[in-house]
Amino acid sequence: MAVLETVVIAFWAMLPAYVPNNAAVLGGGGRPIDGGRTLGDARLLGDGKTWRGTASGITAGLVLAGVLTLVADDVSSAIGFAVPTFEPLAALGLAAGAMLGDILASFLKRRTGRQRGAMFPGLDQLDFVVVSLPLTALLATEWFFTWFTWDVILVVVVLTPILHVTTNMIAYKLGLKNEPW
Ligand code: CTP
Ligand code: K
Ligand code: MG
Repeated sequence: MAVLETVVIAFWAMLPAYVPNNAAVLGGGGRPIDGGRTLGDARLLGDGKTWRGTASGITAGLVLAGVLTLVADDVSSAIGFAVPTFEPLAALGLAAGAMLGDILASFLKRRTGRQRGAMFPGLDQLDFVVVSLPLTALLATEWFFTWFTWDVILVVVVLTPILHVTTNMIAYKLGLKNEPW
């Protein structure tokens, strides 16, 4: 497979996992998931993980997967190779897995003494990949292994941190996010 094809497929297949983080920032606020509960000296998750943000993120990922599925055929004909359509369980695995990864990362941050908003290089950029890919493999196994070949996974692991740093920097400059990571 040509490199450009691999990059396009990786990006397309991951979009329903990429957009939830950004949608959570826009939709976030209100009651925190942990309800203020603590574990030891620190909050269980912190005020940065809210029900509304999580629901916004998952919804945005599912809607985007639907839109991409509607246009996939036209895009595939235009570019000369096939991009993925999303089965419902694949969309759910990617979108919910991304939010779950982000929540687990906050759990780890609080356990390691990091306050809300503190950075955790590596984890911040890949938390949602680490959960969304295995969850999708579990929920939509055939779909997953059709699209996520080893070269696609390699591109995802390299491309995701670059995209994450770029989009968060833009969101910070636009005043949407409190920190540039
Ligand atoms: N957000 C939310 N619910 C989520 C994820 C994010 O409401 N499940 C919103 C919160 O307003 C959060 C912002 O998006 O402050 C930025 O997300 P993130 O960087 O993941 O959270 P942090 O505030 O940095 O908190 P943490 O240190 O726990 O990652
Ligand atoms: K995060
Ligand atoms: Mg943060």
